[in-house]
Amino acid sequence: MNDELILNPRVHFQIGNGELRGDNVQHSYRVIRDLKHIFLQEQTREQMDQDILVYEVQVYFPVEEGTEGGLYFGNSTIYPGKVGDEYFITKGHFHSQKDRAEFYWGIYGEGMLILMDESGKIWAEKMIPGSLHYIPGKTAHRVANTGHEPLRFGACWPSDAGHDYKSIANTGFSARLLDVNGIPQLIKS
Ligand code: S6P
Ligand code: ZN
Repeated sequence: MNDELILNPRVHFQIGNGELRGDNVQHSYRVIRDLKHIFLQEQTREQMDQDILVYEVQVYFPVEEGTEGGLYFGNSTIYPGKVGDEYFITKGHFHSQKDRAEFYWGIYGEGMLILMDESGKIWAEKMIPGSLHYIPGKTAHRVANTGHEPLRFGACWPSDAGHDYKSIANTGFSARLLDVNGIPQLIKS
């Protein structure tokens, strides 16, 4: 066998649970402390245990950030919980290169993908294991866990997309996913 031509895989993706392991896989965590002004009820967030883990992200970066024409592949796990009436949720972002799209897909758990276009029009798609979501360019996206178990979803996006968190910090999402008598509802804010 010619060892130089036939290589062993350097990154592994666990088919059942989406777990990523290998070279150039990075793992990051967001606890309550990191999520200042992300939730509607900021005072409630301040009073919570700041070390509670809200979500974690694994990403395989095969190319340097900003590379044109490359792709990134990752997963995010959002833990069950709420800040007041609002479900635990990712910060959410537009892509810095505004027209860059992304795929999300549900792996386990249940939740809601919240999407908002540049005019502030907002809608949500139910996320369940096997659901596939196309996020068009110029569309802010974030995911909430509406269940009692962790929610994991996969993601694939262009390596030159970048993350614009600033526009969201300035104007926020135009609606919030709240627990209204046990039912998730998008409420305009
Ligand atoms: C990247 C992709 C995801 C999110 C992750 C965390 O474009 O959309 O990997 O980064 O779900 O969300 P956020 O909004 O905190 O980056
Ligand atoms: Zn994104």
